[in-house]
Amino acid sequence: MRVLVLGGDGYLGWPMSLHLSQSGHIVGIVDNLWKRSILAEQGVNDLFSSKEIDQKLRLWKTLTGREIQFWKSDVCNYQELLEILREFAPEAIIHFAEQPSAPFSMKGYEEAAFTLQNNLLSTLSLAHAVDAYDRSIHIIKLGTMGEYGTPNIDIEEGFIDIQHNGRSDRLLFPRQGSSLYHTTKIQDTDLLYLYVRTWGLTVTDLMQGPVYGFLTDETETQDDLVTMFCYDEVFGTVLNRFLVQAVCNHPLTVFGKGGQTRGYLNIRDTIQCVSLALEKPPKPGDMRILNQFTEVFSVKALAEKVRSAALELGIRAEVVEVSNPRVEQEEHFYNVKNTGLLELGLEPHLLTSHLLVRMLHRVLERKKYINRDVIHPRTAWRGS
Ligand code: USQ
Repeated sequence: MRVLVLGGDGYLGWPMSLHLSQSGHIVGIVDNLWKRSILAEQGVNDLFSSKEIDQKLRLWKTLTGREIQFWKSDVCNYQELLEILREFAPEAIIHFAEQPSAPFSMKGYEEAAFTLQNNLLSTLSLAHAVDAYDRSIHIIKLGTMGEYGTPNIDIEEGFIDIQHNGRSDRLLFPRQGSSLYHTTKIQDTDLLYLYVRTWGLTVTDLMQGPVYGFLTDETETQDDLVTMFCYDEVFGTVLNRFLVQAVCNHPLTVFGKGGQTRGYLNIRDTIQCVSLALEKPPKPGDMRILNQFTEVFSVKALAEKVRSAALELGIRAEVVEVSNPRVEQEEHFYNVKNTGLLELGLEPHLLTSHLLVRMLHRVLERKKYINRDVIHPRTAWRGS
């Protein structure tokens, strides 16, 4: 298949692109390299590689003989995106090109406005470009489990059957984001759903939980191909942060009581889930929503797992409850459906102590590159 990956230089987009290329698909990447520049601005270095995307793509070609075409372009630029679609002629497009950090979106007006503009305009531009070029292209967009929030009822997969005053309907599951970032993800789901209903676009929206890890089949043996791995307070997801914290003798920062419960997944399973969505598309003109995670943990339980795994490497990690910079429920009900991807064939890679030890070991090898100054949480939801 000809697959265009928007945001193909990022944490998930890069290993996804390599995997698709390795599987024999013809892959194109569009990325404006924003993530690289914002990380550099904040003093966050890439833990594994300092190579630019052009160098990484050349290395990939040398190692595998496979070519990935790259356009440095902002997906929000509708005309440029349309030109790229005409040139590349994709059959499917995977949309990772969003500002992915909840803390970033809560820093201040500039960051909030950037997040809103980037995440909504990129999705709008994509929907319009697909409509103008070829409505049959399958759009796969990364959504987030955080769109649902933490309601006191079971969370369904995208839609809920409602009975109200003697009538019934099937509607999008109620959503309530706990950050501006999560709210933009609700809005981009709404945007795509609008164009599914009005223009008949074909969309898979993957409601993903926090992802952890950095080892994938295509990158595991080559540090220079390992994905951009963040552990800072803005872009690092919680388990990746705990791994680095343990290695550099920083206390593991559990926010508040640590009862915050989420559905997590290994980066290998992100790749597997997106591949399954690609290979098994929905019916033309459908909006398919799948909940993308494999295991549910509280933050406290994750920290304890990392603490025990670190002990196996002789590292004594300390778990501390720091004052929660976010506004979120710290103890809550959480019962979420995730059967859709399992039915498509997902075979989860679970969070075993063996895997934790392997990841800690790899991070330990890069210990001297860790910048401890960017770890402690500073971005508060209520302002500083
Ligand atoms: N947390 C800690 N300590 C830390 C960092 C985080 O206790 O040092 C807690 C947070 O308060 C939160 C939980 O861990 O309750 C998850 O935080 P996170 O930073 O790993 O995840 P989040 O900000 O929700 O966002 C991440 C990705 C985002 C994705 C989302 C899925 O950055 O792109 O959409 O996970 S979900 O959380 O299900 O919405």
